[in-house]
Amino acid sequence: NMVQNVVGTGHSQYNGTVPINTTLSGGVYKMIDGSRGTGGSFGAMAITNANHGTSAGQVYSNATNTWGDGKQYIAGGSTTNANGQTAAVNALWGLMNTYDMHKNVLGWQSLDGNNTATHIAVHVNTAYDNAYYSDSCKCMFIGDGGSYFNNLGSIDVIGHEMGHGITAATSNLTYRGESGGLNESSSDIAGEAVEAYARAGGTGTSLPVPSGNDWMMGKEISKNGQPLRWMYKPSKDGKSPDAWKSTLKRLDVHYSSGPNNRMFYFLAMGSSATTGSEYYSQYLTQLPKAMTGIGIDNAYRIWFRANSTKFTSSTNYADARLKVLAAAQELYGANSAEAKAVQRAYAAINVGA
Ligand code: ASN
Ligand code: ZN
Repeated sequence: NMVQNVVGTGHSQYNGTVPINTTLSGGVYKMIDGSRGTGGSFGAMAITNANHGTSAGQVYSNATNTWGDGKQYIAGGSTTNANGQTAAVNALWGLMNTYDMHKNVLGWQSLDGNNTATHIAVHVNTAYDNAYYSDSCKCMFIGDGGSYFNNLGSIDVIGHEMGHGITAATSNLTYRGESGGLNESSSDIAGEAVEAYARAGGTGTSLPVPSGNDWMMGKEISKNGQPLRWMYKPSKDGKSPDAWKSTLKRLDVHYSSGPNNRMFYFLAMGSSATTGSEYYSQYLTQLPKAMTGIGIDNAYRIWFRANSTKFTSSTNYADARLKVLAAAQELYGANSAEAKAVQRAYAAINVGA
């Protein structure tokens, strides 16, 4: 019963044919990635079948090392993809890329930085239009989609959910009020960073600049063309504000995340003389009116350092600005272009000093 680490072929729903790491033991292949993570529930990173329930269920296994058919799962008796493997391929490929980005770019292993294994359960609930991270199992659950979405396992959504695990293990931003909005935003930011990394081939020690990002969460999974969130212009959902305001803390965390998402978009991609002009004129008028983006690589290094080493559970937008600025100054210098860009990006969402 020797266990070998092998590489299988996955037919994913959103990214074509992808290599996935599996194990082989006694003639049975399993969706356990023996090279990523240790300990946890399955000894390494794994994908399980919740089979329409809400607990993890069994690790996916197969007689061959070719998995899925690339098609949307239809619960109960579809002739294609009846075993639901495509959802598992989506999840494993997303998790491999999320793990690799954090390890190779930031030197951060798995959720806690100590390489403790996590896992994803797919087919949670029935026709479930959501995905979530649970800190009690330190694992993720991905729905098949219902009215609004197809399988929720796009790369940015997987990155988002794993981002919750990293936040839970570090700043532990409380999931309500402004800190909750920042918690959500940190996950959206992680999702976009993983998307950039994966689209550039999923190797290397930096994020690609230009990033090639869509700056939308869950565009690929949408049935009606509406993504989960528009990071570059959060108000396109009709609910999220584009800038900080005193009542932000009363909103659902998926809306109070909006201004910080927009801040990060400006930081990475830049902004014009008119974007946010109503705010930057009030704050930091010595800053340039148009801002060149510093690229997603520098931007994510700054954000990750702030969230994982400086934020506390009660960090709000004003505190985040101070700490993101401090992270930029430590990484790039007190008067660096990166530090200026942080001030300018926060000024453009009405957070300044
Ligand atoms: N998909 C959601 C999220 O990760 C689930 C939730 O509302 N917590 O934010
Ligand atoms: Zn979230």
